[in-house]
Amino acid sequence: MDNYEQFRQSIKLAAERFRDVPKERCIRIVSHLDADGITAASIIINALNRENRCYSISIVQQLNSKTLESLSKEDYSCFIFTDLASEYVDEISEKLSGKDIFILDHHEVSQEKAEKIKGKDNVVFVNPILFGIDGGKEISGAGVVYLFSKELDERNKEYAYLAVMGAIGDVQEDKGFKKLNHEILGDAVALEQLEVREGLRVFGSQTRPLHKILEYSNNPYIPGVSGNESMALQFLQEIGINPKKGNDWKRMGDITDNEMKRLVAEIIMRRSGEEKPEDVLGYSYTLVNETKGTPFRDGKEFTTLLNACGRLNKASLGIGACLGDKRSKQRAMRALDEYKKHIVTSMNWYRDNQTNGNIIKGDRFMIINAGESIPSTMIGTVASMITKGNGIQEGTLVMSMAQAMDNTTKVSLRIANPRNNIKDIDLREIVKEITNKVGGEHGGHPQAAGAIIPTEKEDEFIDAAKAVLSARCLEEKIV
Ligand SMILES: [Mn+2]
Repeated sequence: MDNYEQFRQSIKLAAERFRDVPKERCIRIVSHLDADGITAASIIINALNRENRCYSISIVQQLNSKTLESLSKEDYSCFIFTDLASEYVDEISEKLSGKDIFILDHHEVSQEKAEKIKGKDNVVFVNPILFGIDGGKEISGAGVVYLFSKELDERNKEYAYLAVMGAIGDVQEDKGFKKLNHEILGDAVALEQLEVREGLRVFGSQTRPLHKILEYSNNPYIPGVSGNESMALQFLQEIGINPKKGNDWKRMGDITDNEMKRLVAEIIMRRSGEEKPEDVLGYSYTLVNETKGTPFRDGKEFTTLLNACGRLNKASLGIGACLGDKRSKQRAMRALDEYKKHIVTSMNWYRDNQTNGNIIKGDRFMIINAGESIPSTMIGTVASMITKGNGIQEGTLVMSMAQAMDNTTKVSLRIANPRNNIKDIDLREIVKEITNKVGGEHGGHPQAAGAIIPTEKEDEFIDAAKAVLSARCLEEKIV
């Protein structure tokens, strides 16, 4: 049996175990608050609805010993953790002993932790990483939940598109999907839920006018067009694409395949002075059953909306939207607007705090300490935007910190446009190294990692981070 078959086998066994859970038992679902966690929760809700099961659900930013403690005091005898909990598998097994636990996740976990629960029959642990499958790129949390749900009932295939959204939300799409994600996409396409179109790698296919998309396109950068609305309009006219359709602006979906080809070719020409002029191609994923011109119809826009809901502590709106609830969808769109405003305020804070000590700049690393100025649920997103922005040297490690309300500080670590030779850098290991010195709990993926530390330890943490990050940058330079 190869590792994929073994992984599938583990899902099969998990589904069998789940069937043994008596139907009258109410199930406790705990999921992660990002787009992947929200779609994972939505898939399992749909699957449990089909089985006429009763459940209650919580969405959390991260598990910790405290949340586990309070979960253990609850009355439930069956728990399903989706898109989180791998890091806590041994602690969960202990704290929730005597209960049926299902962990459906794709986050990193050490073999040593997985070993610890071998032989403990209260935990059913499904994670592709245990079989050497890349949980960062090949399958999302929602993907794992999808495969489990499909094993429970073949008809749950109808939620394949949600699993694809989970993968997009976790940035697993990179000019297409790999392996398991690719198969799940195949399910969604076969059921005509998703349509895949090759074209420009840009954001806003459904909700932004075409010329606005070009204006806002920073990556890929279009010389003479990016950042300039009138030049974007002129560019379209010059290449024979009328930016208007009647009285309205044209959107991405309005242009023909031939126009798309021309647009791509002309943008590549414009980029002839750039390092990789042809690096503009990508796919768009259209949720064909959703209304045109809404963020629900485009994969990237939909997952941004789900993230927005989660980050504003309104995950239930995101779940409602995934379940097709009209009112939730309306409110989720308003949450998206609110989220965009927060992003603008946060980026302004970043711009205005370059020299006052809140941002520490090292050689190829940067530490951003936002305190209470950026919501702790958004600091990871803001850090990602900073790493993607202009004016940051590729390979720079960006560590950002923001305070939560419970006297903890949320830390996130990202890397700016990694070059190929440092693509293999494991951010999670770096965070672990720092928390090992100072304390706190770490988690995440090799490509995007984080930690939660007591706020009183911030200074100590920053000192340790400086040492670890500069040592790491030195090593990378030697390579
Ligand atoms: Mn995930």
